[in-house]
This record gives sequence, C-alpha cells and structure tokens, in this order.
Amino acid sequence: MSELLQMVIDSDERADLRQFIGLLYQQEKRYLLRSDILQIFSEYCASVGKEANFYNHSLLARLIYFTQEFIVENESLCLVIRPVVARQEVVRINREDLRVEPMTIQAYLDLCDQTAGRFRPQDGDVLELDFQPFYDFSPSIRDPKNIGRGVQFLNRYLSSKLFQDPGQWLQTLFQFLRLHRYNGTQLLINERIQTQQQLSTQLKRVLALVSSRRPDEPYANFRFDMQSLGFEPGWGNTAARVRESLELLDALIDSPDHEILESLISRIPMLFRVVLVSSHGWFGQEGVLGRPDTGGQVVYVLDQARSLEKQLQEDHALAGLETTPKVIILTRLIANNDGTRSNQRLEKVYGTDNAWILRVPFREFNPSVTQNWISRFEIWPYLESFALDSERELLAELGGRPDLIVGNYSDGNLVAFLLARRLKVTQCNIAHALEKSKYALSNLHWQELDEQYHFSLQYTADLIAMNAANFIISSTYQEIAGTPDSMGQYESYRHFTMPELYHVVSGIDLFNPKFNVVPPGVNENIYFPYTRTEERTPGDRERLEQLLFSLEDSEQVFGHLADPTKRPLFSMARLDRIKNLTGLAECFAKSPELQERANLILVAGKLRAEDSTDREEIAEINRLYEIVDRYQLAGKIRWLGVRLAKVDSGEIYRVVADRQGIFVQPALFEAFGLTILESMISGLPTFATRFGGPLEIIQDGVNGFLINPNAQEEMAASIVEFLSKCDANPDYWQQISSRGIQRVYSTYTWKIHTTRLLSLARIYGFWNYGSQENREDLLRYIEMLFYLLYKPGAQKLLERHALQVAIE
Ligand code: UDP
Ligand code: LCN
Repeated sequence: MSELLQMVIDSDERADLRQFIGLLYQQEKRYLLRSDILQIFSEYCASVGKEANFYNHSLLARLIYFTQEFIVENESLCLVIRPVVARQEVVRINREDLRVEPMTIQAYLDLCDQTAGRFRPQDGDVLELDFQPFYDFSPSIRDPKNIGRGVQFLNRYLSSKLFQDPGQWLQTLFQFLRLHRYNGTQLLINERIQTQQQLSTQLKRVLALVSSRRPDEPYANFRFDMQSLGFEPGWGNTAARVRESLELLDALIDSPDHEILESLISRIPMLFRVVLVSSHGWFGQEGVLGRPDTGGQVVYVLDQARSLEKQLQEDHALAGLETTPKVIILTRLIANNDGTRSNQRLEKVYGTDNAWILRVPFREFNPSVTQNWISRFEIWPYLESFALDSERELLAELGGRPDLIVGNYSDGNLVAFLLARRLKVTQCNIAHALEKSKYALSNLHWQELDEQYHFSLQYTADLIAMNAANFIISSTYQEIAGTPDSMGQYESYRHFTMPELYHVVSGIDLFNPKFNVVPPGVNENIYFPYTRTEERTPGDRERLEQLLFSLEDSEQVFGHLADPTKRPLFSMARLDRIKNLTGLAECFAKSPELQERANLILVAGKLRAEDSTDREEIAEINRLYEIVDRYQLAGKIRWLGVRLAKVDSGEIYRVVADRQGIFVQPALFEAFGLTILESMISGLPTFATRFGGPLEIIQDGVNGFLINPNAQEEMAASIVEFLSKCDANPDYWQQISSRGIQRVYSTYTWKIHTTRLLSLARIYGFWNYGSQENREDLLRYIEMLFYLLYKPGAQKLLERHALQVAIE
C-alpha cells in the first residue's frame, strides 16, 4: 500500500487532503489526469491561502506530484501513484474515513471501464491479456535506473550461467560457433572438431601456432595450417587479431566473465544480410518529407542503413573475411507515385555498395486504395499479405535468409514479427514514437476514436510486436520508462483497458533485458559545424541565404523582413499539430522584446491549405496565417513552404549559424527529435521542448536550453535572456554553440549507434539460440492474439475500405 499516502493521512496535512478530495468531488470530470490534478491542487492552495512552500514541499504536494490519475467514485477515490520511475501502485481511499486499501489491476481496469460508461458486469468478464507469466522465468533487471541496459545485464546473467552449469552452456557456445557460414563457406570451426573437449585441446594448439607468427602477418598465410587444426576463417585478419579472438574464447572456457563473453560474441561474424522494415511507405531519398508521418523515420532508416553497411564491411575485414554485406530497406511500392520513386521496385541507397530500398506492392484488394498512399492509421489490413509477399522477394534478393530483421514503427514492427517468425531470424524493434502516449486516454475511448484512428488494431499490433521482439532499441531512457513525472511510452502498455475488447493486466515487462537505449546519430556528411567553411559550397550558401532572408517568390515564401540583419530565430518541421510551429509563432507574436531582437524564420513544407489533403496540416496552415494577421507580424516573419533537397537541409542550419541565430524546437511532445541533433552539430544554440527526447539530448544551460511550449511567456523570456546575454558577452553564443557541437560528436553519432546495434544483434542472436525453446510458449500466445484478435479486426477494416470506395 502506498506509504506516501499513508504518511499524508497520518500527518497534520490530513485536513488538507480531506479538503482537496472535497474539491475533486466538485469537478465535472471523474477521470482526472496529472495535469488536471496539478491544476486543482494549485487552485486549492490559492483558495485556502497556502504559501508557495506548501504548494511545493508539503507531503500532500509530493503525493500529488507522484499521482498519475485520480478516479472519482461515489464513496471513494482511486489513485494511481507512481512513486518512482516504472513502478505503480493503485489504491482506493475512502472519502469519509480516509481508509486506504490496495486495488488489483483487474479492479482498476473495471473501474476505468465503469467511468467511461462501458462496464457491463452482466455480460461477464472481458478478455484479459497477461504476458507476465512468460517472463516469470526469464532474467529480470531489478533497479529501474538499469532499465534500457539490457545487454549488460544479459551478459552478466549469461556468464553466471556459464559458471553455474558450465557443461550445458559451453556445449551451447560450441554448437553456436559451428553454425556460421557465408556463401556456403564454413566459418570459425569445422568438422575436425567434434566435441567441446576437442575444442579445448585444439585451441591450445592453434594458439601456439598463431603466437609463433609475426603479429601483422596476414591470415591468408596461415589459413590452411589453422584449417587442419579445425579452425576456419572469421577469427581475424592478422595473426595478432586471430590470437586475440582465440584467447577470448580460451579465457571464456577457463573462467567465464561477462566482459569477455561480450567481446567474443561481438566479434563473431554472423551478420551478413540485414533487413530494415519501414512498411508504410513513401520511402525515398528525395522529396520524402512531403507527407505527414514519414519525416524522421525515413531519415533515420536511410542513415542507419548506410552506417550498418559500413560497419559490417569494417567488422568483416577485421575478421579476415571477404564479404559483401547487404542491407535491404523493405517498404511498400506505391503505384501512384506522385513524382517520387515510390513506384520503383529497387533503388540503391546513395553512397553505399550494397544497400537497397526494396519496394513490394500491397496486394490489390482494392486498387483504388492499395495503389495510393495509405495513412499509417489505415494500413493494418494489408500487412500480413505484404509480409508473405516480401518474404519471397527478400529470399530472392538476398539469396537466402536474412540474419537480422529490424522493424520500424508499429506497422513495420508487426511485419518484422511475421517475417522473423517465419524465417526464424532475430527480430529487433524500433518504435520511433508510440501513438498510445501521444493521444491521451485513447485506449479508454477507443470506440469513439476507432473510426478515424483504428487504435484497436494498432495497440494490438504493438503488444504483439514488442513482446515478440528479441530485443528493442529505444532512442532514450524515457521512451521506455518515462521520467519521475511522466509515464514512458512503453510503460503506457503495461496495463490498460480497451473497454469491451480486452483488458491488459500485464502488456510489457519493462524490466526485461530486451530493452536497450541506443540513440541515433546524424548524417555527418550533410550536417556539420558552420565553421568548416572548406566543406561548404559558396553557391549553395548564397542561394540559401537569399531563400531565407530576401527572395521574393510567393510560390515558395511568405513574408518580407523589414530588418533582415536581426538575429534569425529559426525552426524547421512539418506542420503537424504536435510540432507546434504555430505555438512558436504565437510566442514570438506576444513578445515585443523577442521581435525587437530577432526575426522568426520557419521552414514548414507548405504555404497553402489547398495543397494539402491532411486535416491537421490544413488547420495548422490556417492558424499560422491567422496569427500573422492578428498580431501584425508582417515584416518580422518569413515562412518558407519548401521541400528542401537533402544537402540544402544541412546548409540551411549553417547559414542561420553564420548570422549567430538560434534554433527553436517547440513541439508539444517529441519522441526524440532529429532536428535537434542537426541544429546542434551545425553549431546553432538550440532551444527545445522539455517534453520527450530533447530532455535527454540537451543538458539545460550547458549545451542548449529546454523550454516549456505550454508556457509561451516563459519560453519567450528564456530566449530573450539568452539573446541579451549574447549582446552583453559576444563569446556566450560561441560557448553554447561549441558545446552543442561537442555533445553530438561525443554521444550521438551513427558510428556509436551501429557498433552498439550490431553488438546487440549478435548477443541476442546467441541468447535466442541458447534459449529458443523457452520462448516458444510466448510466441504461440502471440500468434493466437494475431489470428484471433488482430486478423478479424484487420478484415473488418478491409471491408470498410471496400465500402468507402463503393460509396465514392
Ligand atoms: N526535415 C526536412 N525538411 C522539413 C522538415 C523536416 O528536411 O521541411 C527533416 C529534418 O531535417 C529531420 C527530419 O525531417 O531530419 C525530421 O525528423 P524529427 O526526428 O525531428 O521529427 P519527425 O518528423 O520524425 O517527427
Ligand atoms: C519519430 C519521431 O516522432 C521523432 O521524434 C524521432 O526523432 C524520429 O521518429 C526518428 O526516430
């Protein structure tokens, strides 16, 4: 039972609690979220004349700070308290006598349904989904701060297993080493070594052999000597490297240790063919940002593909192998391509030797739907057949099974699950952004929202894919487990109700070592510091300067600057509601100090509502014009409705940095935020939302600034303060600029990302191999959900699409 709540009840704040509860009963809403609760508490403190100290530091304030939800019942209140990250307690407190009793998750979910008017006890129980029993026997992290460091934990666990039962685990390791082949060539160990005991003996012999060689002697010189002892290519490219790898194996057999295990497994050449799934399409290398929903994911996957190929080439060269690793980005082919290459089956990824975009069409269930772009909210009926068709195409393109399948976003992760299950390949998931936490209470009200969003399918797909994945990479810690005051994106799948569909009593185990934080990087050929003038093209710079500050072309640009010498306050994003460019415009519009010091320059895809078919985008375009009019921003703002070529999107940040401008990312929530990395590496002091990933990227006041987009005055004040400091001390801009650059190079590069990702893929591949049978029961449960829950829902949606087409 909640200690904190009991402490409040037993303290002299009992009366305050009682009065506060009284206030909750006066609210119209019965389901109160944290933002509502904080607001009511602030009103309470003001109404009874409590000082700031009480509001900030009382026990009741702490309790309220940690309470995620209040549900008001007739006689009692239900509280969801989250005293530490990733842990929740649900309790019920009696309104009259303040008696507290714990509530089960089941009772809590029933109550949620009741509050939404969806509880029908006479109809019997609703389906309960519970994944916990499948995790009960797998290793589990204890301390919430270690969530997201799964692989470190797993290595320790595996090496302790090696200690406990060396016989079994060494046998697994031995068999694992014999598994690997490349294009028909056996790697690592051949049939001359038949048992684990023979391996130990031969290892001593081969070590003596390589120790007698010059350290830099190429492997080819002694390949056949090694072969006759039972060792094949893959241990290293020189005598020194081969020796190092074999010594790791020797040390592991003698005295298992988690670091040695990681180093050894990370060297094993087992990844040659990688598939990245980003199914919802419009995936291209040029003009890819013209549609809502694609943005950062496309940028991320393309950069990742390039970097993966490079890293695999380097790793294989070090392992002494001559290989041509292949990376395939699997996406859908869209016949009506709207001038892009989305209708082209195969496209080489620029700057690579063997990375490709493979486009597979959706089956023509309904050509007027499937030949066109389909929103991510409507895509569900087409994914299973897409996975089946893609399997065939992938096998043909790769000449065999892939070694790793990485899914992206809810749809791509579901396809990755289907493919990985059929092909028996390691599955990795990347969410990018989970919709469930973006749309507050979207699960509780799914029935009202389903017509538009189909969350019933999306959340089921999410549960399936995240539980099936061998490992999950997230860009931040908070994506998994949240912050002290906000729930993580994965955390929101732990327990929730989909009234009348199912109750999730345990949807995901955050403490499972499958979670790993591996942030992305930036393409360093495109985004680099503005000071590297030798790498910049003067023509591009001048052209973009003009575009940003002076070009008069109503097709592309809105607005004329009265004083173009003022500092540019720059932002670039799609015009989605959540990106909140209109909020930034409003903040600028309401601050004369800001207008005095800076011009607002926005790069935001489109200028005209009639050019868009997206409801949110149209609303945002209209709102932006309205703000410009209402606050008379003419002369102070420029709005570029352009789709920049890739190189231009890099140079544009640098041009703004040349003028000592700043970058502002005002999103209401940003899962990660690639533009933040791009602006920081370019040397632009960056102000970014404190809600989401930027909280982890930026160290506030050190290498950038965090802002609250809901508090526009405060946001304006913090920018004005920065600009004033820059005016008073010309070095200040420079300091923040260089620290931002440093931050990205030290922590957010694709090299760091891919090295980590590949090491994870190898370790989870090994783990998967060693514990395959243990996962079969989980996978069978997941399959059942797919066929009995997901598929019928997807079928219904398909019928709806057909009906819509018939009506139109
Ligand atoms: N971008 C762009 N032109 C635009 C808007 C965005 O090139 O007009 C790029 C931007 O440089 C970044 C990506 O789109 O690489 C957006 O990624 P982010 O993670 O910031 O947000 P998302 O769009 O994924 O929500
Ligand atoms: C999706 C988002 O919403 C962004 O925050 C991320 O940066 C992007 O994907 C890439 O992961």
